[in-house]
Amino acid sequence: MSNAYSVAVVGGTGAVGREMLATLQRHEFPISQLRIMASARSAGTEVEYDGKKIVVEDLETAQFEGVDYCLMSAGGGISKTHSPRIAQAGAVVIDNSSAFRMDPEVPLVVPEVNPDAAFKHNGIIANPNCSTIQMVVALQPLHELSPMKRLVISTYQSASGAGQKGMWELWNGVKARVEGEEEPAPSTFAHPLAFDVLPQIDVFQDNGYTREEMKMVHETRKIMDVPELPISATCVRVPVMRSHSESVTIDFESPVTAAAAREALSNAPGIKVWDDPANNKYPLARMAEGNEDTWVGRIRNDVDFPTTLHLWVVSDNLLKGAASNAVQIAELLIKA
Ligand code: 3JN
Repeated sequence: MSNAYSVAVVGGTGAVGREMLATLQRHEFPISQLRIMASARSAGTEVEYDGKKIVVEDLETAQFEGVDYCLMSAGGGISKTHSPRIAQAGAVVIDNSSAFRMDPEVPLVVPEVNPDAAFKHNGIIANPNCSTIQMVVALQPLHELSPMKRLVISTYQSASGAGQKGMWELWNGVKARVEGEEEPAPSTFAHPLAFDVLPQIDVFQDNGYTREEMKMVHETRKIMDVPELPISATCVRVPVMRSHSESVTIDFESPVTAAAAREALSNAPGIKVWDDPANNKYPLARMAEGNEDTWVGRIRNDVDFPTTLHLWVVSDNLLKGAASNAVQIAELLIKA
């Protein structure tokens, strides 16, 4: 078995794709050959990796024979079209889109939670939604203290969840307002995001919830193997560039004290507990930005119910919420 791998990054010019490349490099992932694919629009441009320039290939015509791992961040439609042929060519595809997440044949993996699932793949492994990943990292150690009975979540999601165009739309809106100019009409978000909060991420479904909210429901049940768990989410876009924050309320079968939760979270992989309210210490988007940790604070029992706990969970949506979770999955496979 070789100890360096041929790796392809599809969508390598996007917000998540760039972080996938940066994470591979930061982690010193053993790469014998790196290829980058994107749409015809980006094909022919150059991306730098490890001091070398790599010419971006057109995904439509790229052949994948000889590729060991393909990190995909190109959207659901493109993934549906190309992931099966890439897997067929012999690569393991780690796909960041929702295209295959709920397919029973495809593992949906967060290494801190269900690493064993990664090995049951048929060529495609799905990377969960960003809001789901950081939440399940925080839930798993608590679920081991006492089984969860119900979850209620509100998210505060940054503009970068909608990619580079989302960040530009926020930036241009803020700039126009600050400079007293007419605000540009929104195109990525349903309303202007500057100086506002939008209780809508993705499109509404017939049940009154958005697709993002229902992804959190279905994906959490699959990753944590709690198919019946009642979950209700409200996903909100906030005028933050990067990192998603979440208020999470958990009902357990038996009482879980804040002290026990704090200790379990402190010992859990991938988590930084930042919880000292007397000194105004709690996780902020700016702390999470640029690192791979899931930050947890405001750990407290419910005022009335000892079986209920409330938490505040923050993580960089482009890293643990996407790129670094995908690279971690590849690392699980090569370490086996
Ligand atoms: O808006 C966010 O903060 C996260 C958005 C994720 C997203 C956006 C468009 C399409 C996804 C996703 O990862 O679930 C998808 C998709 O793959 O369906």
